[in-house]
Amino acid sequence: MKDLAHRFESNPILLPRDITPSEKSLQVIYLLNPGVFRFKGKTWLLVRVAENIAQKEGFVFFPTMNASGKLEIAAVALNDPELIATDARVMNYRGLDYLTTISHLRLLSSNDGINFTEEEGYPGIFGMGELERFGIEDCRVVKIDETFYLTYTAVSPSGVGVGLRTTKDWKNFSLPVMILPPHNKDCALFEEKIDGKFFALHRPSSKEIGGNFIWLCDSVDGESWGNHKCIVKTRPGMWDSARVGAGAAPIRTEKGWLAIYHGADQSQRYCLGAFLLDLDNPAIVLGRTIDPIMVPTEPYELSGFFGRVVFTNGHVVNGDKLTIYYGAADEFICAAVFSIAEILDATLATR
Ligand code: MAN
Repeated sequence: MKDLAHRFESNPILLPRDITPSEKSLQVIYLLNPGVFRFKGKTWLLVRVAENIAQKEGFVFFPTMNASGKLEIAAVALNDPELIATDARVMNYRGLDYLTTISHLRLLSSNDGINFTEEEGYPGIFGMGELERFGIEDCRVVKIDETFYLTYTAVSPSGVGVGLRTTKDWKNFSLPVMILPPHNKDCALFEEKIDGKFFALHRPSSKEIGGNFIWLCDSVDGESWGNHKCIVKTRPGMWDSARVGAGAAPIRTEKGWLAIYHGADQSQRYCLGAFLLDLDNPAIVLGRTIDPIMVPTEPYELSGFFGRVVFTNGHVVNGDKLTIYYGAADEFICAAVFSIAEILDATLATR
């Protein structure tokens, strides 16, 4: 099946070896899922950098940050009977869950939106405190008035929740607050207030009743969120049957708020789709793509740290042109161009 993406010819635009590790003892294992924003006339990526120490045959290493903010690494033999290693990304040892890498966020800028480099004076952004001990991931960025809002996945032994920090200059940041407690991730703020209120999409998950569905909520101050409504669910038998989660900020169009989302099926293949929300009342879903708008098909999307994945939480809009930056196979940073009109048509098409 042909998707709607026009991939950059230079994909992948960033590889793990393009980024220097945050400490001498560490290696960059993979790069993924950048937040994207415009600042000082340039396009910026806030790349998730996943690190660990050098890998050793027969062992797995679990990096965590201790109470004083120092990195600690536990080594476990792969044949240890108390290790449950069914997912390369997260494993269970002696009844507790661990990540196989620890992520922080790195700022890169570009004049052309294709070639990105790190800029002096903009250091990486790291997990802070008890609720970010396993790192921070997959950050969405929106600018409302003069403030940038960063919503990201905060991971710790207590679970996976949504953290918020704000900045005006990308050098000074507010202290992190957890705005949505575990289990929750994929939180994207709308770029404009509606009737004076902030709105956000988010993805709580339930291990029992319910599922991995997209919800909407609102807030007066950007910190306390309520009025939660479940608006987009998984669809049995389809490409998004197992989980759905928001991408970057919904895009204002004449027809409604256009939201790009990721959907995965039972085989853990991650594709992108889109849905359309009413401009005045975003709890009303006006349409949703039946087929994915992007499917992992290229070699760099099919195999990597975790293959068959295209995942986005950042884009740039320029008229009808939507440039989506995405993580491919949980290892590489790529980009693709779409026509907003084409995606809108697909959200409203019925078969
Ligand atoms: C999933 C994946 C990982 C991520 C954890 C915690 O397992 O998305 O990449 O580290 O969740 O968020």
